[in-house]
Amino acid sequence: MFRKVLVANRGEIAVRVIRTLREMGIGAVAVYSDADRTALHVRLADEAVHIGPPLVAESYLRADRILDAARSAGAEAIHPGYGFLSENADFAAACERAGIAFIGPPASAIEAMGSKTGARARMSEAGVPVVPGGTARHPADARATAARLGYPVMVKAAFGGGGKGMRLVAREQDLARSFERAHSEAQAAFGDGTVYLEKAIALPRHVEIQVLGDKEGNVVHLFERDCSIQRRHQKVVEETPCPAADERLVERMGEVAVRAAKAVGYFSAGTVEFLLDRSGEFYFLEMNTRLQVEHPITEWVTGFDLVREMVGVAAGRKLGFDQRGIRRRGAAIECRVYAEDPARGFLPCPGPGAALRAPSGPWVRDDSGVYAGAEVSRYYDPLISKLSAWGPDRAVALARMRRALREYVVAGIRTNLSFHERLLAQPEFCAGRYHTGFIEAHADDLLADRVPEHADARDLCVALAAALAGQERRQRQAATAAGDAERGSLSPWVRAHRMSR
Ligand code: MV4
Repeated sequence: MFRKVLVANRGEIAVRVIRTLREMGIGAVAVYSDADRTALHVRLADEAVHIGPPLVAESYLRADRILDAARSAGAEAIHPGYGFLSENADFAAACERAGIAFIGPPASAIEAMGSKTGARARMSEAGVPVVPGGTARHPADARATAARLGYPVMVKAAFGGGGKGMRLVAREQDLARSFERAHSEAQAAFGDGTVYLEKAIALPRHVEIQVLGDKEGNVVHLFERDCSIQRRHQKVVEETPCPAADERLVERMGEVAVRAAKAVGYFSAGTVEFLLDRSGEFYFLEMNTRLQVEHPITEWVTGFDLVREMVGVAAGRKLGFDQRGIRRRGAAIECRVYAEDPARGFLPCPGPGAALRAPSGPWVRDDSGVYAGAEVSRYYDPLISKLSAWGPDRAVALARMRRALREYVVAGIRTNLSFHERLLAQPEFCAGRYHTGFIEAHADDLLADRVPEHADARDLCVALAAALAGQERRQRQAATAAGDAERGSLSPWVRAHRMSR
């Protein structure tokens, strides 16, 4: 097993990975930009290496600096988290060339799934259902393909993501314009203007299957996640099981996802995304060749630690179980807590958070990358934390989430906490009847302005006191950094308590 691993990420996911490394007895090396000098992931790691200025292009996206950091720290492997370099095939290959294990899939699998058109062809060959579609090399080609498919159609960028370069086209007379717009948007955003067409699925659900494979070709699935609650192509709430899928459907999707992974020689953790239409048909959308933001809900219902499995596989271990060894228990839901204003189009609202008190208690988990008094930086994704809850069934999981949301205190920055509370009170959502257009369709229910947060004056005092204490502690630590390092940076009170035991 590795003795030391570098975590090439920041925020909550760096914290998440470091925690498992600690549990496995593996040394954790953090990297940080100027904006993250005092970040939580830096504090929790055993050591930390500075990699540049705040801009991601000059720090977290710099493969060369991250490899240098790994070499200088003597790390034997790199966990990329999600985003940044996690789905960069060149980076994965560069790690292996440098003799540093990439804790993720093989570069060839990242590459194979990187092109949507390439992936569609590979998947079709492997017997994975894909949305009926075809080429759109030029406007006349697009017209011919659309006529064959029937309207409405989607124009999509071959190397796209996040809905960029994507257009819904209802009628032939709109096709040429949408083609041109999608083409130039894709060229500008991805450096490749290639687009293609798919038949549009009306109000689909986004359902994805978690897979896990080892280097001997064993692949299993860990059930599904329904990620249909999105805004601007970004997920905000995820749950498992999918309320619209019965056991038989999940079994079929699981088998197909395993087939998809095997077709590209996949190992490590990955996710196969599907669109599920209202008749219960499902179609391959894309494969995410990384650990996903929403992995905690799968951990809740299966009992696995996905990061631990990824590390084991990267070190050459075989999966210690087969498909029959994986059972699902109960239901789980995750709410992404963002520093943003839902009433203003979910506008990011970064800034110094005065106070933060995360909920806890039975069957609630908070994956946070910040601490009281820390800043949500304007340079990065404004995710404050991922709040997740488990229950023996969906109703109990939802009740626990409502309870946890009420307990959450964030002062000083705007958050989407009350959006989550409204969503979890919305009758259609509570009944499990939703789709990828749900937030837009129910904007009146979900975005209505409602001033009072649950934080009362006492909550705020408690939270502010914690924030101030955190600030004092940081100042003290800065003053005595060397001494703290020797003593393991425990506060005097905690140290005295430990010695008395
Ligand atoms: C679609 C679709 C309907 N039909 N493709 C949006 C982002 C990209 N990853 C795929 N997307 C979609 N592709 C066909 N043929 C509807 C969407 C879509 C969507 C998909 C998943 C989650 C949220 C979404 C929101 C709007 C549209």
